[in-house]
Amino acid sequence: MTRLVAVSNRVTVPRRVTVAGGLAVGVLAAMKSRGGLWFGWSGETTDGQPGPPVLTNRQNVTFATIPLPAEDHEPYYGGFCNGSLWPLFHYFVGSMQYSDVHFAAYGRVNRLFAERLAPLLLDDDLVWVHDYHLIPLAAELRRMGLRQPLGFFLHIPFPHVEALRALPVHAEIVRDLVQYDLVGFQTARDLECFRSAVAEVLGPAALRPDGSIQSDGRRVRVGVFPIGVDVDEIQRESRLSLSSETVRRMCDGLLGRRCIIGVDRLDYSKGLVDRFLAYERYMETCPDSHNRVTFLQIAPLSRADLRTYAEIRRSLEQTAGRINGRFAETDWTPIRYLNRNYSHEVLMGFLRTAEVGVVTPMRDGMNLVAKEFIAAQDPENPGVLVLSTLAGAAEELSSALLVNPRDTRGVAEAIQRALAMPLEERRARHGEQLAVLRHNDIHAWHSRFIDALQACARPAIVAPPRLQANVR
Ligand code: ADQ
Repeated sequence: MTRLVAVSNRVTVPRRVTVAGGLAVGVLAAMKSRGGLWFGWSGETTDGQPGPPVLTNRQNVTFATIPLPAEDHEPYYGGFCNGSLWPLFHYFVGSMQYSDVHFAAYGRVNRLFAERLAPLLLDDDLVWVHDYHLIPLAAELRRMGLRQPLGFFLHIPFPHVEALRALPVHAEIVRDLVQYDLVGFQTARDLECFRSAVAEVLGPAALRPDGSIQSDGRRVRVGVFPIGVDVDEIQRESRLSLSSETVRRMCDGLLGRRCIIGVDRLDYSKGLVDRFLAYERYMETCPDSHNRVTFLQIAPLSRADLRTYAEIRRSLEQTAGRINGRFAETDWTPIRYLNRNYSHEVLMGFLRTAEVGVVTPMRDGMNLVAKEFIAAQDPENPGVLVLSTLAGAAEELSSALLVNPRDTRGVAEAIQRALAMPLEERRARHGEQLAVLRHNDIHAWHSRFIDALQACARPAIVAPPRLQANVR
C-alpha cells in the first residue's frame, strides 16, 4: 500500500488536550485508519528559518512539525489566510482585507513547507494537502521537481466567481489550484463555483467535456467529497458519556428543563449573534418557555488574537448578557454561554442530552456539528436539527428544519416547531438523516478521496476511467 502524506497548516500531536476544529477531526480520522505521515506547523514561531521537522510517532502515524518564522506568521496566518481568504470564501466580502505584504508572506510560508516536506517524501507517496492555507503548495513542490500525485481538499466553501474577483490575486489562486492532480470540494455548489472561476481565468476551453480541467497539457481531476463523521463511534461515545461526571452535572444543572444546544468555534461565520437574537424572539413569542427551556451555547475561542475575532467575542458576550438580563429569573439563566473545549466524548454526551440542535452558520463548508448532533441522538427518542441552508450539510440533510440564519423570526419558529414535534415525525426525520450519514461517513470520505488520488498515479497513456460517480 502506498503511504499517505497529509499536509495541513496546523498539526497537533494528539495528547489529552482536545482541539476544536473540523479539519483536525477529519484528518486525524483519516490518518488513524490508514497510517502515514502528517506534516504541518507546530504552533510555535522562531527567529530566522526553522530547521528540519521534528518527528513524533504515535501508533501508525508520524507527525512532522516545523515552527514558522516569527516575521511571516502574522502576515501569513492573520493576514492573507484569515484576513483575506477566510472572509472572502465565506462571502464576507466587505470584511476582506488585502495587502501585497500579506500575500508575499503566504507565498514564503508555502515555499518553506515545500522545502521542509520534500526531503521526507518517498517516490510512491500520495500527498493530500488540506485547506486554504496551502493552495500554492503544489506549485512549489512541482517547481522542485516532485512527481508524486498531489491532491487538495478545500474544507471551506469556494465562492462564486463574482465574489472571488474581488481579490486582486484571484487568478493566482485559481492557477495554483490547477497545479494539483485532484481538487476536491465539500458540495456540488462549490465545485460549480470553482469551474466557473477556471473558465474565467483560464478560458472556457480549460473545461473538458468529461468534467475534468485541462491546464498546461495536464488533466486535473475535480470532485465532490462531502466530509462525514464516524457514526458508530459517536453513538458509542454519546451513550457512554451520559454517565460521565461532566455530562451528569450538566443534566443535573438543567433541573428538568428542556435543552437547546449550539456548538461552534467562536467565529463570525457561525452566525452566533443572530442565533441568540432568534432565541430571544422565541422567548418573546412563547412565554410558556420561560424557566422551562435552556439554551446551551458552547463556543471555544479560536484565532483569539485577531481583531475581528475579539470583536465577535465582545458582541456575543454583550448580546447574551442583555438577553439573560431581560429574561433570567433567580433560578433560571436562559442562555448558558461557555468558551470551553471539551473532550469529543463529553461533547457527544451534551449533544445527546439536547432536544434541539441549532446549527445556523452564515456560511459553512460542511459543518460537522450538524452531523454529530444527528449521530449522537437516541434513535428511539431523537432530537431535532435546525440547520442553516447556507451550511454544506444542508445539501445532504434536507429533512432537517432548514432556515436562513439571518431570518430571526424563521429560526425562532423552527425552534418552536422542533420542541413541539411529535415522536413519530422526529423518528422519521432522524432515520432519513442517519441513513445519509452512514452512506457518507468519515471512512467513505477519506477512502473515496484517496482512491481518486491513487488513480492519478497511473501512467498517462492509460485512458483514465471514471472512478466514481462524483469524480470527473
Ligand atoms: P470548523 O469551522 O471548525 O471546520 P465544524 O465542521 O463544525 O467547523 O467542526 C468543528 C469540530 O470541532 C467538530 O467536530 C466539533 O465537535 C469540534 N468542537 C467544537 N466545539 C468544541 C469544543 N468546545 N470542544 C471540543 N471540540 C469542539 C472546518 C470548516 C467546516 C467543515 C470542517 C471539516 O469550516 O465547514 O465542516 O472544517 O471539513
